[in-house]
Amino acid sequence: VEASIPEPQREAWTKNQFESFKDQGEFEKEVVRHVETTLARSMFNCDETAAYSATALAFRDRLIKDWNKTQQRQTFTDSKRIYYLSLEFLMGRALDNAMLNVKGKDIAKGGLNELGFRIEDIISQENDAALGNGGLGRLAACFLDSMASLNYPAWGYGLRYRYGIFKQEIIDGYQVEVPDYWLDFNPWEFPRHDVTVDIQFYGHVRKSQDENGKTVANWEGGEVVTAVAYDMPIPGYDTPSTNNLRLWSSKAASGEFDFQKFNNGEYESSVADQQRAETISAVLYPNDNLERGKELRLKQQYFWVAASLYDIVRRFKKSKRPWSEFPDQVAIQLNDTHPTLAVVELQRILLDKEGLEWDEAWNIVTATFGYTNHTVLPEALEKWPVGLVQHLLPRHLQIIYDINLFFLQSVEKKFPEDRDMLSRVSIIEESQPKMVRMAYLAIVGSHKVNGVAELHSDLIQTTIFKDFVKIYGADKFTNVTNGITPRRWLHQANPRLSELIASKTGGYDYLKDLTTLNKLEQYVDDKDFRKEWAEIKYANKVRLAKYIKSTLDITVNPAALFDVQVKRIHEYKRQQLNIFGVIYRYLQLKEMSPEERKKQAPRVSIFGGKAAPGYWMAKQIIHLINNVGSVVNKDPDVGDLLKVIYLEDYNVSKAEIIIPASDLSEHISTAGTEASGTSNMKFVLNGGLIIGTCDGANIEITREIGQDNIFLFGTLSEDVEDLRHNHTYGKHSVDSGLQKVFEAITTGKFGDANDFGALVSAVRDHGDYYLVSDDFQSYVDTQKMVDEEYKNQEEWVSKCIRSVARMGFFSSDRCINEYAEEIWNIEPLAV
Ligand code: CJB
Repeated sequence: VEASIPEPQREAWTKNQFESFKDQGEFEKEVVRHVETTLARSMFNCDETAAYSATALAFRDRLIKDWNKTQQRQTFTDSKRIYYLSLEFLMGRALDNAMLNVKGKDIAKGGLNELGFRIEDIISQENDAALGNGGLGRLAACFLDSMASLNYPAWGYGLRYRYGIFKQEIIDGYQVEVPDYWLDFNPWEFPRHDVTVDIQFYGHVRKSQDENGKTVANWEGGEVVTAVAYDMPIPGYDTPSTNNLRLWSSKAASGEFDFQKFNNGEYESSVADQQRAETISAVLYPNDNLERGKELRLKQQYFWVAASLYDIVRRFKKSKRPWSEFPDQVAIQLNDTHPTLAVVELQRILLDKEGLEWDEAWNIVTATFGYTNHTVLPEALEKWPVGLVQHLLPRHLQIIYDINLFFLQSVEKKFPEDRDMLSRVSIIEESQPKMVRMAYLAIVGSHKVNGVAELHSDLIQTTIFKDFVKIYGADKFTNVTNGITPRRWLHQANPRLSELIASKTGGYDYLKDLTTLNKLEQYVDDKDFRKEWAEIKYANKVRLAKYIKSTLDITVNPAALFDVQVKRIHEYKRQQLNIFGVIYRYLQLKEMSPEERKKQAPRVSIFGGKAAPGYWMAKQIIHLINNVGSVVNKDPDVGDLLKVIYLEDYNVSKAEIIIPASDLSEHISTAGTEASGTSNMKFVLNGGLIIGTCDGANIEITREIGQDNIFLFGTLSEDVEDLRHNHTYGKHSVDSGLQKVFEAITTGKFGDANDFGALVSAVRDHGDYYLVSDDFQSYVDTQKMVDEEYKNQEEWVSKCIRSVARMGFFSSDRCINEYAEEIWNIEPLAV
């Protein structure tokens, strides 16, 4: 590295290297320095915001050193890199994570204390980086943590949204969306005004001949927007490896700001051009498991993909290697179909810019890409109207047609008898209007396709991608079961439990090899250990109870069973089943005599999650939950036996408080609909039990922890289709318990019955697509079992400990190692 500095200057550079703080005293000095110089404030007006900023800057200085070194090392060893393309990175807060990863939190705690602050208050000053909707975006964030912690040379590429996912307010029981302006002070990003890429849209294609008589395509005209890179350091845990997350921001291309117009006094229209450019990266689309086909969304996708590929190709070209070695240097993972245009863009670069022949280029493309599918829900599968693609990206549409032509020719050769096959697998759907099927394009353009849990990977191979398995063979398809980072989701979110675990498993090494948790199994029957364990859970519940009191002014009893369902609101996730179950419980309590009531187990039902702003039914569910809460919570007959809580604005930092406080969490999607789920893993890792359906990763969690330690219920995925068919064509009678619930709703017990008519009819009159009625009885029965088992606290705690001991498999480290070996063919870089 040093050799790159010319000899005469080398000494000056090396002897003047910045050294970060090593102890508490030096940390304090750094904080004071940042307050007084960087922030230009005095210690007399250093409030918590300033203390946060200065602390973040002190740690940032430290990270930058490791970050620079990591990037230099990666460049000089010229090793293969993995590029993770994701439209969402749901990072949450960075400071706490950074402090823990560099093992500096104790120093910071002591230092801040001496300066007059509590570290918790300082940490909570930070805005969440909420550049994602839910599971898909949070998975990307966990993956970044694991890739850095395992020393893989990896870059994330995404968009720098000015507005992340909206903030949710609950007003009179309804969701209200408020913009999330998170960038007012963000010490974690580094604008790279020198790293820009001009991105073209619209225009037309002109064919011409080059000097050798070869036809070349020239994409001309249209609009140009500039992408500016913003980098965020991603520190690994207990390693100097610090990777890069590069987010692109859009601005008007410098040539585009029309000085002529400006001079002529047309200020408004020259500013309008600028605003139009900035709109591209302005806002995250707030849909989860739903695609709505908006032109701006397609623009976002191309803008981000083209800038990222330009960057990747530029880096590769510096190595002066032949193109054939591109896949030895570069692996690109497509997080869902959102970045699929990257396949087309790389083919375009190789053909039109670099002059490669089609086959040579296409071999490079397919060897480079891998595609991860995250859902089988039809409404989430991306399709774009051919006309729109033609208009926005005329050259890309030509290439898509060529990709499809060569693909279909190969299919026809292989299956000459099967005429239907061609229309079934065509990348172009021959509908009105014609559509580009992005998942098919992603499959054809990748060498590996994976699902995110075993059941899900089986389902994609036997249903939506069945024909492609026939065409390519089963080897192209694989499973990589999702995982979560134990650093954030145990060590950071639940420090006391982490400490207790470390004390019994030989220190914090378990955070690097989560299977070490199995050492806990020997303490399952240890009374003292169980007591300590239970005390920590109780303390976490007290903390959540205080949070509930401070935000909602509702008192909940921390000794009650905390039953939590927090995730995006979606009919397939079935929050409606949960709230119907709560109503059923309430009706039963109301019918009981006071003596009988005394025997009941007290419960707090906690909900949280956002609904997509345009998802009307999901918003009805939120409204019903809140209305049930306002009736139940003030009913003196019920008292502490039942409380219903809706936590506003569920996000990553709130998850860090909620998850450690749960006794029971709900993962109750209709079987076959939840690809994996990842919060299920977080809850169990924090010593909570789960109630769930045989869906997604619940199945593998059951296999790992044992079926005695989980409350499973409901229809199996293989039976779903038949039941749905029966509902449509046969008889569908609503479960009798559920009928009572509907009666309570429709007679106005929870507010105006008209408000909830659609929720009831979806089940009663419209085919009950999500099988709420079919699963109701077994859900209620299973909840009864939960009540019984919770009464035996010793046994309950044993189950929790045993479960945690067996959760090693669900680390995202395991998951990333599988991707590295099976899909990316990449090795960690020795540090
Ligand atoms: N997922 O969060 C999303 N958004 C989508 O549009 C599609 C899928 C989720 O991805 C998670 C990570 O793989 C899965 O655990 C979850 O089941 C799935 O819904």
